[in-house]
Formats: sequence, structure tokens, C-alpha cells
Amino acid sequence: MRIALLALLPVTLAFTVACDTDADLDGLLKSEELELGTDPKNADSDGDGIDDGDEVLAGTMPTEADSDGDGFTDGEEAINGDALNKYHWPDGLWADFSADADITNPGWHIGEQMPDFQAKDQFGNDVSLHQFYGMVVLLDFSAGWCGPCRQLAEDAEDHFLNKRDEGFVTIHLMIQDNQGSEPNKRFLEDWADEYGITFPVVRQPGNDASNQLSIAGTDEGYIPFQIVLDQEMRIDMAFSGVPNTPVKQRINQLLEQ
Ligand SMILES: [Ca+2]
Ligand SMILES: [Ca+2]
Ligand SMILES: [Ca+2]
Ligand SMILES: [Ca+2]
Repeated sequence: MRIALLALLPVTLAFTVACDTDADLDGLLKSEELELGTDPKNADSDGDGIDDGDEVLAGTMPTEADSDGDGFTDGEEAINGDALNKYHWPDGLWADFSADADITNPGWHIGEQMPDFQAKDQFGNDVSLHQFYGMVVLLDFSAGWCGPCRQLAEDAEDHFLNKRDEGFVTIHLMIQDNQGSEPNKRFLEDWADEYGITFPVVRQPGNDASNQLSIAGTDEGYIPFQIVLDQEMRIDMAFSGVPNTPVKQRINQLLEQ
């Protein structure tokens, strides 16, 4: 009897090892997949375009297509987004956090929450201010003919890239083109190209947001004019002039809060 049991043992072990395989070729054994909650028969369990094993290596969630909750799948973020940062999106696309917006004190004065407004971006797509709710926003009112505006634009992209992963976005709202007319899509493209800009460069036909700020007296009537919005869309600071060091200092403070 004892002899028979010993003879069986290697056979049982071999059977167990043979079962714990990587049948879907995603780099994870069946036992590992069962522990993770992934499907051992499907290499890409959450259907985001990245295999389960690669997700484990990258630190993203193999059971959640959009690991950081910014609306873009891990696969969509693979080329030039960041699948682990909700404020870092694929180039040319903006997240939409407008569903989070909690506006109880709307208005155009300092301390009030800036009402939402629609605009067109440099790609011809619609974008709205409240898409960036929960982030610190630098809203820059500029025009093509305005030399000091161009001076500020020189380092705008660097500033954006340095701070965006902390929850910061810049928006250039172009109120006029080089000739003082309402800007068109082509002008926005040229502005973005000239300064290497990857954040939203937008136009608002009728310039209602700019007009409302003037009526409220928040805007002193000349550009470059910049507004800092806190994470709750409150108009925290208004500033005209170059350089805009106080604006950058205030943005740093808000991001640290
Ligand atoms: Ca597997
Ligand atoms: Ca996946
Ligand atoms: Ca994502
Ligand atoms: Ca992201």
C-alpha cells in the first residue's frame, strides 16, 4: 500500500504543474490570474487593448479599462497619455469632469464661481470651461496683435507641462486675431503651432465670457489678461501684465492645497 502511494505522488505533482499554464499567453499563469480576478482565457480581460500581464508590469488595473478615471482607456493613453494620472490625457484630447461641477455661487466677480461657457478649440472641437472642474485653471485672454500676450505665450507650454500632472491646465482664449477681428480655426492652429502649445487654444464667437468679466469690473479692460480659477471654479485672481510671476506663484499655492 505504502509503495503504491509513493508511486502516485510524482504523477499528481506533474498534473498540478501542467494545469497552471498561461493559456491566453498574456504572461500570467492561471493561478496568478485567479488571484488578480482576470480571465485566464482572455489575454486582455478589461478590453482596453493592453494584455493583463503588461498591465501588471505597468501598474495599471487589468480589470479596469480606465485605471485613472479620466475617461480615456489605458490603451488610448498608451501612446502619449498617462494611464496612471487623471490630469494627463492623450495629446489633443481633454477630459470632461463637468459632471463633478458643484456651482452654488456663480458669477463673474472675484470669489464667485465662473459660469460655464462653450468654446471651439484649435481642432475645431467643442470644449467647455467646466470640463476642467476640480483642476486649477489659468484662463488667458490674448489677441494675435498683442505683443505682450505673445511674450507670455513663449513659456506657456513649459509652464503647463511642468504643472499639469498636479492638476493644472492652461487655456488660451483668443479674443482677436492679428488684425483685430474675431479669430477663426486657422488662427488658433497657427497660434498653437507657433508656441508649440498642446493645451486648449479656444475662441468664443461673440466673446461673451470676456464681456461678462468687463461688465463685472473683474477685467480692467486691457490684455494680456489672466484669471486663475481654483479647483471649485472660483475666480481666485485676476492679473494684467507681463511678467506674470504673481500668477504662477498663486497657481503653485493652489496646487499645494
Ligand atoms: Ca494568462
Ligand atoms: Ca487590459
Ligand atoms: Ca485613463
Ligand atoms: Ca490619464
